[in-house]
Amino acid sequence: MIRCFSVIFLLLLQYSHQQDTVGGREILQHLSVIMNARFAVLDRRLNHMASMMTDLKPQHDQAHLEENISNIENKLIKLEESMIHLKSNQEKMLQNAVCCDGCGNGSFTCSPGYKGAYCRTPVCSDDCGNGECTSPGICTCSPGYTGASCRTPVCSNGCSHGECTSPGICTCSPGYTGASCRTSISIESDCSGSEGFFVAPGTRQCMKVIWDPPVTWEGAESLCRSQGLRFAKPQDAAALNKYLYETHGGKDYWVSGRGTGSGGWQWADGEALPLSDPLWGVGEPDGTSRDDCLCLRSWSSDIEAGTPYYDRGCKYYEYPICEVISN
Ligand SMILES: [Ca+2]
Repeated sequence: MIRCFSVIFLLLLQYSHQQDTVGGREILQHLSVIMNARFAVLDRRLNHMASMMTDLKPQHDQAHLEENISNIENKLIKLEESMIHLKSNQEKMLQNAVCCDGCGNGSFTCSPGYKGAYCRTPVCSDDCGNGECTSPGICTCSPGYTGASCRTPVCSNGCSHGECTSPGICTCSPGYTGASCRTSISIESDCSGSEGFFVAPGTRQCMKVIWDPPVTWEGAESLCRSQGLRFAKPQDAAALNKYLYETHGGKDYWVSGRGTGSGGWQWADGEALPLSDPLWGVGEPDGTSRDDCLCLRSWSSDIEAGTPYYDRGCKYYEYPICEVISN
């Protein structure tokens, strides 16, 4: 019986030794707490048993003694099972680690393609842009992106005469419009080719007001983009404003100017819109510039004064003016 316990005890010591050479420091600390507790139980049991053996007398209740021994044996078997379980867990945790000979006890290094405290973080040579590195060298892309580094946006319907520049958004080549850039538009013949377009007076800009329910300034930008158009930067805003007033009455529209947040203004393409521009309405811009966007105010007084520019909170709802992308 004692020999049997000794064999199990040695087996446990061997597991302990193996864990010491394979495991990471944190895991070993954790395991060592558990193992010490279990060894303490084992120790108490063995002492108890030894004292019983010493006190063994012929008249001792043999059945009672055997029951005790059997209990200890069962506990040892359970202990061994839990050690095997612990070892298997540890191996799972460190499945991407390799032993590091000569690095000292408890040292390990990660297998190629993995990193991190437990070697569980896969490594991709590039970062995965719009995705996540899910196994060594493999990026799993977020919806809307593809490519080895998840940097290529996907337009599921294609972009016939244009380029897919964001998920589901085509930027059309000059002279084309539509969500998939399939509609050709001729600036030479009054923007003919698609409904709703007009040549902005005095320019060669093909423009379109989107007469759906009004939207915020950012909503306007994305509505234009969703139709393969650019958020408008009018070349002659006063003439455009007059044209809109004559064709649609007094309304307000969004165009692509915006406050920079530090008192200045600029167009979406980065060009500055000076505060000294004579097209500003009287006293405009008069907002905080922190969240102000450029509105064309097409009222009779603005038409008369030739001052279409007004700043307005970007969350207001107005009609977007878009334009066909040109060179
Ligand atoms: Ca204002």
